[in-house]
Amino acid sequence: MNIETNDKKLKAFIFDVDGTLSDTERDGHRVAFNQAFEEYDMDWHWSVETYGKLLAVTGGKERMKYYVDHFLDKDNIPEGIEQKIPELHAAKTRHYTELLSTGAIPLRPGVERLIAEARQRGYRLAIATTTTPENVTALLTHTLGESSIGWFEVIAAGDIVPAKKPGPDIYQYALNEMQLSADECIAFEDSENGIKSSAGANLCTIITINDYTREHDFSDACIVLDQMGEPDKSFSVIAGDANGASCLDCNLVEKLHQQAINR
Ligand code: XBP
Ligand code: MG
Repeated sequence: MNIETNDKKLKAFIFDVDGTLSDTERDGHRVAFNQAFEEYDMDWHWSVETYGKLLAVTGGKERMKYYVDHFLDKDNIPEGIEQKIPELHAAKTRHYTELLSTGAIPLRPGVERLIAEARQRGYRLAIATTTTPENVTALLTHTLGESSIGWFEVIAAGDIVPAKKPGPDIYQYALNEMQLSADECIAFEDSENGIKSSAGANLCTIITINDYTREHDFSDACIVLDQMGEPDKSFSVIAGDANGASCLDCNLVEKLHQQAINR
């Protein structure tokens, strides 16, 4: 019997940003939204719990609209709020990038190590995220240094595609820009909306969960980890087979990719 195998080589790593590269949501984006609401003398305040519910929707402008539609009583909806959302969101982005510039939000364990190893081995790098482009460049600048922006061949972010995650569009955009097929790439995500997007673009996906996403459905993932880990700080495997590894390095990424494309 002739069993055909796909021996397409892995060529590129595509990273989500929020929740994957860094734990930005609870102590970053949420705080910046609240600062913008205060700046505009609004009585909105998003608690950690409420924000968890609002994460059902990706995109900051879309999240505010969702809050208005699903969390406010009709009589409490400020007049002209829909027109005001872009301005409010610009203020939120300003507060968020200011917060990042203080170095308050570090990268998650193993992220810097994996990116460095991937670069050393000649892998191409890209970003596919829902967040605003300025937020990505601020995070990279204040964690890996300004030159790191150039390490990523494509930074696909924000409104560059009309349909945000869970739509596959942002990953398809990145693949198209790199002129690569899905089976030549691997995606790194942290959330259900994220993996719906990456799997929708036919990418095999490595998940590192966080507090907001641990209960999400990751049945399409090639592995689910609590973090990427470091050589002296092992990850925990939540689902899948780490092939005996204790941290996510390029050898493990390559194995997971080969297994996934031959499944
Ligand atoms: C990220 C998001 C974004 C950020 C806020 O999702 O949902 O909305 O929370 O960013 P993902 P903006 O990690 O799946 O890409 O306010 O800049 O939109
Ligand atoms: Mg994410």
